[in-house]
Amino acid sequence: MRMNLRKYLGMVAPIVALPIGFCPNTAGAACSPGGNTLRLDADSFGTPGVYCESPNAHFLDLVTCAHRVDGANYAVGGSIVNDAWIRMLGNAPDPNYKLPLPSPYTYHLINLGFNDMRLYGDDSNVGKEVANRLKSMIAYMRLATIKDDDNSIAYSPGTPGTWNTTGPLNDMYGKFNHYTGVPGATATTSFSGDRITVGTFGLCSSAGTIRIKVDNTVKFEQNMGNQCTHHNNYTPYAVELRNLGSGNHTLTISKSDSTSGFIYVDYIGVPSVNPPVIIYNGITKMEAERYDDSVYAPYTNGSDAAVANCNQAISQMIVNSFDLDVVFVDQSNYNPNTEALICRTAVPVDFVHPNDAGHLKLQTNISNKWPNIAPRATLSASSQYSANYAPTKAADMFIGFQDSGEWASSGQQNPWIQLNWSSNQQVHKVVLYDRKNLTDAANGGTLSFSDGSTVPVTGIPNNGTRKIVTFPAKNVSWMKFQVSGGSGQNVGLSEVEVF
Ligand SMILES: [Ca+2]
Ligand SMILES: [Ca+2]
Ligand SMILES: [Ca+2]
Repeated sequence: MRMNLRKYLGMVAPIVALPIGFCPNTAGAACSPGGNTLRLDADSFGTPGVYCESPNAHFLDLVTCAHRVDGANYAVGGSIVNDAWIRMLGNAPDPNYKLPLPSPYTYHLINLGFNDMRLYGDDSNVGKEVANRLKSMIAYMRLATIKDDDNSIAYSPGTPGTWNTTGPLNDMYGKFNHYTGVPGATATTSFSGDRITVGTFGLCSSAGTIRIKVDNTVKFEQNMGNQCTHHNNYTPYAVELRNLGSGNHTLTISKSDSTSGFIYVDYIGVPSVNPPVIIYNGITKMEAERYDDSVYAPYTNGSDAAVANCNQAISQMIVNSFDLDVVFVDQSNYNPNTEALICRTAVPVDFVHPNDAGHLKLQTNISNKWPNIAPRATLSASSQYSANYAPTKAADMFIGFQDSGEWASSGQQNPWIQLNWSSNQQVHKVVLYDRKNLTDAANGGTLSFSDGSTVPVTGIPNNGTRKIVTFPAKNVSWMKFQVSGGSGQNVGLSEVEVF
């Protein structure tokens, strides 16, 4: 029996009975539209005022408001992975959903399939399909640039009929896919830098084997029938290759098997040096008695084990594919059998969906894994202008507001600020935001760490936009930023983020 993917992924639960005012800053500027979080969740049941939902209190708004970032840039209103992907690529009717590259957002929150998998189980290996689609979506969100119909990609042999193109499909990027069923056919291009991403497809029929080489070394080779899932013939599948070394490289994609099966090249992208932070959650359990709810017969395969298996497939796929900037949030500690359904009577027949307790648990779980650890530090500084400009203001997640949420020194051009944690933390990235006014400018300085290492910082924008500093991951209990070359009256920072 075929299932519509939407069945599994489309219906994130009604946001029921969330207490109004849960967001700590509902009236404040930090929860207004236009911030730095892209939210991908499903609003199938999210009509404000319906199903006990507080007006405009969508779940991820609560997450983002709790962290004082904005969640207004939502990108999907139906099935999460499928619709989000189509909209991100700009294939949805409303072009406002298209995600520009590189992504302008610091945080991407993906509220993944919060329901039906619990009922239907891993029917037709849907966990793998979710993982593949999610992997493609995340790979795309991490790109800085992308090539599609580009003269710099050489397709060989050039004989007509060797490489052909398809027209627009919902699941593909840009105007064309190139595909071939000719053994030995190649697509070649050059790129610069440590990483490259190839967008291709898993195929359910007539699949060939794709080989991806960088500088003549095979980095990926697979028959794409292995990545076929039941939803349709084309499953987006992205391959992000890393640790390729700096400098120029040659990328060669070829059909390496001898059959007439096809390989596809959808796009070739270069990942960002500083990709956004992407946070996604696992799928939750449902009430045990709903696993055999006759309303949903014959889809009665769900179980706690099926949910766990699906989450494992998803998390393993992502962990094996990306780096520390992609964060998985486990939701297995939510038990709908024991946690209250506060708004049960107002939820219609489809009350297999989770409830306020599940959403609040999910928010807590996300918060506990929120990758910016600066707000969990104890802050000190060389000086503060006044209590309103205390060093804690540099880790309050209010960013970019003049004379609000800013740490300012008392008459210093080269102050310092230090963050101490109660235990060692793994850190690999620091983001600095200057005070918004154009008089006070930190400009640069030195990050020093408890392990004795230092990292120089230059070029902090005076207007308060972010300066990203990355370095190999290290385990440290404190970090200090000593400004040097600062100018102005009371140099400080609007924010320090530590990942
Ligand atoms: Ca394409
Ligand atoms: Ca701040
Ligand atoms: Ca400034």
